[in-house]
Amino acid sequence: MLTTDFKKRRETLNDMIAKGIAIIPSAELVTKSNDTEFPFRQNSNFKYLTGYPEHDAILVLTTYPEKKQILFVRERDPFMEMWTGRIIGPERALEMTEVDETYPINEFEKRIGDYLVGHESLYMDMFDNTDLFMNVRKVCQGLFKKKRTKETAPPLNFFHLNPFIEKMRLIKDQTEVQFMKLAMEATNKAHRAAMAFAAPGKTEKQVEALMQYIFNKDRSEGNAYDNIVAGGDNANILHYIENNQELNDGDLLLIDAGSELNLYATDITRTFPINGTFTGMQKEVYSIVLEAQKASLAKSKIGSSLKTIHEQSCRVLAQGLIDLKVLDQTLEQALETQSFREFYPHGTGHWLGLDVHDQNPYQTDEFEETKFEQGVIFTVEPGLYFPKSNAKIPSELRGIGVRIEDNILITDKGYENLSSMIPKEIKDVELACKEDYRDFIL
Ligand SMILES: [Mn+2]
Repeated sequence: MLTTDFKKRRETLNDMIAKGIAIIPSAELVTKSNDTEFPFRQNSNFKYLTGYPEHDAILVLTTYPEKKQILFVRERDPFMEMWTGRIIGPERALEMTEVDETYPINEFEKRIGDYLVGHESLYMDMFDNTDLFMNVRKVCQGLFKKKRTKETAPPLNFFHLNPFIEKMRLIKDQTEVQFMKLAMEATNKAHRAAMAFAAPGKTEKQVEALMQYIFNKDRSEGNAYDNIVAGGDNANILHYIENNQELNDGDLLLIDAGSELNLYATDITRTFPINGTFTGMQKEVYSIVLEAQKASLAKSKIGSSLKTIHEQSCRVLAQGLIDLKVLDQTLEQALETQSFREFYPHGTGHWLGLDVHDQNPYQTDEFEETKFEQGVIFTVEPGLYFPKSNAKIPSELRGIGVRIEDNILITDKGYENLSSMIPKEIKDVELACKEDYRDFIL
């Protein structure tokens, strides 16, 4: 059993907001259309601090007159539970989360004034959840208009809370790493199954459905983001999620898909030949991207940064574009003018965790690049994209799009590639294409 010490996390945050009160709401249900809603997705910061899975919940951390953790949650309601599912309720929420007090969510407005007074500062998300902030501000305003004492005055300093939590989330603890490793097992199987299954005449949608099935059946809880299953030229649309075309003989298939477990994301891209064998030109492009990725991985260690690994990939990709006669420049010119960006328009890595683009700081408080520390997790995903419509490039290249993406944990010894078991070398990918996909769905 993997258990997370949510109480400890709240205590850590509570220590950071000296003389302050923090208010952290859950996510809310979002309307899909008319009276139907999107599947509920918990707010990652709220999840990180409570583990509580429901909407209509608010966490309050006080420091005056004492440090206290209070959670407001939905009340149990047999009628509602019959229609829309079980509700945990304040009583069980107290046991589950180990906060100091729980109350029904409809008591929030009545009680929040009592918690606010005596605090110098209010810490909330200042940019989202505007309604809640406006309500709390109104309560503060009411308290401010009254005759005040030190004990009855509301906070007058308002701070943006998110960076404090996101700094904590940057360094993953052992439990978080384990969740991501478990999610990676399903991601590995799904990518292998896709390599084995894909063939001319099959469709992108079929491949997506197969992977989705494995994500759902294999302990993981589904996909961490909209899967990209892009055959041939579709790979050159970076966020292609229609996944509704037929797969063609001689094309590559680019798949960017990862499962999630307990809301922890994996984010993996592989590109492989639909008929199982790379053409000469596909091999050349693939080898450049793979070399770029390896150059970035070589710099993945404590003290390095996402900027550094990006520069490593850019250098190899730019040289590759020169070798492919796409760019008619020296390497220094290509890097100077950034001409390679036409064929590599995205970054090489992003933080990964509870969010697929994890909300961790990319800069320090001093506006410097965040340096890698033990426990950070990020992606390394160089690519090259040659749209069919680009008449300026050699014709053999047109319609080829390649990206290779792994998930990397920084350790005391260097790095651990969490996705190293998913085939990536050309010979391993071609072998994986020859497997029987049914071996992965049992
Ligand atoms: Mn990614």
